[in-house]
Amino acid sequence: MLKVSLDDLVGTIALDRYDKRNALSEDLVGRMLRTLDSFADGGIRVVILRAVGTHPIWSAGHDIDELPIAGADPLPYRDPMEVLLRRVRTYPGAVIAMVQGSVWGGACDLVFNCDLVVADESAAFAVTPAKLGVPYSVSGIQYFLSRLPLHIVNELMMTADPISAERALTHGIINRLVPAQDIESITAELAAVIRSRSAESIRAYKEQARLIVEAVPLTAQQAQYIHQLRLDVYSGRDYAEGVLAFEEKRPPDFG
Ligand code: YZS
Repeated sequence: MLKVSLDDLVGTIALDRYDKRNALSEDLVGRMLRTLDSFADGGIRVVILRAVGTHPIWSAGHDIDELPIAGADPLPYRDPMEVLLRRVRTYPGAVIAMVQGSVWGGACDLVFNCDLVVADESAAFAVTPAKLGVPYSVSGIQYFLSRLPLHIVNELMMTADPISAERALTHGIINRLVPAQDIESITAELAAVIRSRSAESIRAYKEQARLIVEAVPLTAQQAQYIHQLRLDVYSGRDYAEGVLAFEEKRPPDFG
């Protein structure tokens, strides 16, 4: 499911579940979490997150087979994917996503939560809750809004269609758009530069940036309202239909 390697305080985690298009199952995410923990314990300065090989799909996102049935929150606080996103945000070093192929749903959130993104022309990014009838997580929406212009977030969330690598570069989702044959060496060079810089400075910077981005005050009433908005959606017709349609390999009928 994962290939892990280490070289001079740079660690690489490569997704290796292509039969399921690198869908982020609880098992796979659990392995990623344990690897990140061991990297942090070992003082690994830079983590490269990638997929094994060169395929059309980088990751198909949340493992839809493991989404809870209608009526239960599909993205609760303790969902393994949510835990992973928080772990990437709090990892005490840089996390670089190296992306070849399309990135779907929760995997977009994962890539967007990495500190830097290097991609080739085959990369594309689709944020998919509107295809499944999922009420997206508050933290996910907050992070998208903190990184991207509102109209781009609207387009991603409302169409659920992929945006190309070129547009992703324009909107700052990608740091470097590079030729496929150079992506590994350019990612390694970037990792080597960061690895040579002050780990203490980078650790403090990353934590400060996270706290500043997350410092959006909500009143108790607003938090309750958001909870109700999401509850209405995952208890409603669309979420049940969206998951069923995926299992039946047909387009959803949202009326
Ligand atoms: O039929 P088998 O057993 O061979 O399995 C198939 C697919 O069912 C499986 N698979 C997945 N299994 C669980 N979760 C997934 N997300 C997932 N995606 C794929 O992998 C096997 C090969 O799939 P194919 O469809 O035959 O592959 P291909 O023709 O190459 O098409 C690849 C894509 C990725 C385009 C296609 O599989 C697809 O559209 N997958 C769903 C992508 C998606 O909507 N992901 C978002 C999941 N949702 C989330 O992350 C959040 C909950 S949210 O939506 O809120 O952001």
